[in-house]
Amino acid sequence: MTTLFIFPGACSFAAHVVIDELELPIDVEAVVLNSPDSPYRSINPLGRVPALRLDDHTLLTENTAILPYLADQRPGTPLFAAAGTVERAQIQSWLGYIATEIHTGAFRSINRPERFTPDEQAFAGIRSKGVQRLADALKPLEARLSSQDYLVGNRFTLADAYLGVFVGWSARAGVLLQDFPALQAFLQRYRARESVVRTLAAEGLS
Ligand SMILES: N[C@@H](CCC(=O)N[C@@H](CS)C(=O)NCC(=O)O)C(=O)O
Repeated sequence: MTTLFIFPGACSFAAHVVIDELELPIDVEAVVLNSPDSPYRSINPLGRVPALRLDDHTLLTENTAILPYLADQRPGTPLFAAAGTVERAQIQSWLGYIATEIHTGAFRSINRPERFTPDEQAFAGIRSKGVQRLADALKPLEARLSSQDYLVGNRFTLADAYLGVFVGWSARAGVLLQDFPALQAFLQRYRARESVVRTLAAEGLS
């Protein structure tokens, strides 16, 4: 059986939504994070989610690989696009942007300042720089969603499934979504989507 390892509300939420959207026969298992003793470390030594363990026990990590892999289990799904098309490259481009500029580039400083310095006095400054970087990194997404409901092709794709996680986090990180009306509207659409409602419930978040 293929298993997706998640933590409720973490970036693994996107893969969980995609599994729901595509009705894929994949087990979803919540794990303990941030503990060097977590048994999950024997599955993924980095201790990070998401991770997808395939039937043959191959372990796939990284959202930018897992999300396309899941979509490719249902060839022709509107969540992705055919190999060789510009749309597919655009969806992958947004996945890369969100993973690097938003998640690692901004949220890593906000959520994990200890990974940048051992000096606890410096944490507040690192966090506040992260919030600033986040606000900058959200601008191209806001611009894109000002003229269309979804990031690519005017339909919900992997890029939107992934973006929704971080727009939700942004509100919590103190980035005022009033300054990003298109992202605010996007978040409302995201949270109203049936797969998202079901996934929130499945992760114990509603
Ligand atoms: N680049 C990875 C990042 C994964 C990641 O950092 N996941 C977080 C949850 S959102 C995590 O597992 N954090 C625990 C840790 O870093 O120890 C991806 O996109 O899949």
